[in-house]
Amino acid sequence: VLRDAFSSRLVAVAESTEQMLDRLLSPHLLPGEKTRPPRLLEAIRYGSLGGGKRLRPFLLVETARMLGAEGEGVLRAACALEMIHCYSLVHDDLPAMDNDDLRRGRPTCHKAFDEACAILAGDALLTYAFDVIADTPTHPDPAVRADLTVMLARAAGLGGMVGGQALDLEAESRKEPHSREFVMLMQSMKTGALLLNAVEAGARIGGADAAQRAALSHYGALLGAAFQVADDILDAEGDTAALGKRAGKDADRNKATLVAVLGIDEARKRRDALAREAIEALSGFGDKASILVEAARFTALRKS
Ligand code: GRG
Repeated sequence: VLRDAFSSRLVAVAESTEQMLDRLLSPHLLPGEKTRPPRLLEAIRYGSLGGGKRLRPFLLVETARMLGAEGEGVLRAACALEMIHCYSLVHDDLPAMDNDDLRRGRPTCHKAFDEACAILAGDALLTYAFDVIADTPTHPDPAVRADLTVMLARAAGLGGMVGGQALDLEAESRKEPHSREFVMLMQSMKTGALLLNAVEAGARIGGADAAQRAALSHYGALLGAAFQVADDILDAEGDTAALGKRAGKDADRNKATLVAVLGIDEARKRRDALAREAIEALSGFGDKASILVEAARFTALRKS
């Protein structure tokens, strides 16, 4: 029953996220009067609509909902965060970074359009995310909007996702094995920061008190770590399935992953322990946290 409730919420939030993103990116509803280059707008829509699990919006919406906050403003905040995530994927797929041809089961943005267009589409998603989160309809209280904006900037920037990506790229060119501490720090920035932001933004919008905020931040950090170990495991399993060797373009990379550091069995144990600890962090919320509890299980055990 719990899993059914979770699955239907996951589908419902993904649908409302899609609708809100579509609306926010509709030519006639975009703010300002200037002409939008149609091909760029098409690339932006291609990079953000029609795919993805929408896990970050889900965590934001469900955290806020647990605390009694719902509505369009919450969805706008969720979409701003998802725009940052989508921009990171568009840029990560570029030849200068991961050089991928496929994303979410279709050609990457630079393959479907061109490189310059994909760079600009990412740039525009990044800046538009801040327009959306800081603008009045997101929350009636300007202090909350200011907090959400600063929190998102910090999660996405130098000390968060972008910084983590830089550490990851640097690490790959090193010859020596990576330490566990380094991999954990890099991952907490590269992917953990946005997942933690989802929960913390939901907590801010929902008006969590100090104790609730601390518990939810603990949950968000553990869930972010579980997400990334799960990703490392899925990657390693995918590589093994590809004829027992690492996939072509990854063959000579010194990947900074927890599977590389711990081995696959230990990594699986760590993933499961992180999910358990994330769930324990919610104990103070009782039954109200059942969807977030399932979200931690889903994050750790997902197949894609
Ligand atoms: C380019 C600034 C910049 C940052 C890139 C997050 C990131 C940093 C790159 C993504 C590379 C990658 C595949 C990382 C592994 C974890 C991850 C973010 C997977 C994709 O997230 P999901 O599974 O994707 O939530 P969907 O498609 O469901 O949204």
